[in-house]
Amino acid sequence: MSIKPLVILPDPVLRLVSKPVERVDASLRKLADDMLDTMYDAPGIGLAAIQVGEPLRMLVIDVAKEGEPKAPHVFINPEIVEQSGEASIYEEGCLSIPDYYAEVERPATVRVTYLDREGKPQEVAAAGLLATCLQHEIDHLNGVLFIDHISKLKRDMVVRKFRKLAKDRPPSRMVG
Ligand code: GNR
Ligand code: NI
Repeated sequence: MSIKPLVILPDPVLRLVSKPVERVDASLRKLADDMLDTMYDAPGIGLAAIQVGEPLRMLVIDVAKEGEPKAPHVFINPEIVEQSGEASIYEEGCLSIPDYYAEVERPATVRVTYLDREGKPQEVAAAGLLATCLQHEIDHLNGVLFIDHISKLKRDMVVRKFRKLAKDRPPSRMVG
């Protein structure tokens, strides 16, 4: 079990487009387990590999409610193959943008294909919070953040605030 440091806005790593996973092996499963540990510790309901600095197309989700048994899920190379015309609005947050929340409108339901932690192809039809969370995480794989779905005015305010915070904070990852 290991908890990894989270990549925080405005780290440019969050804007990378993650690469498809080529082999589902023991080291990838170890990364998935570390991501789940990191997500539960935060706590959060989802986490993309890029949020722990790994530009790979893998994400973990657990949308079980408090008091329900844990329901960890690993999605490798996920793809949205169908989405509803109907939209729904959720208040979203992001572990890479701590303590900021905003309403985001997204398709209400999605169908997603992916590989599970054994490398076996799977498909899920998601609605509600799972649909929102899957779309939020798949956005991360493409370098997209939930603040990209809000007004430019609000986004600029958030980015400016986090730029200032980053200046007062020692970098968790040394560059160069
Ligand atoms: O923990 C999280 N909660 C959340 C709430 C509403 C919509 C999306 C999310 S995902 C977020 C964790 C995170 O940053 N995943 O990338
Ligand atoms: Ni996020």
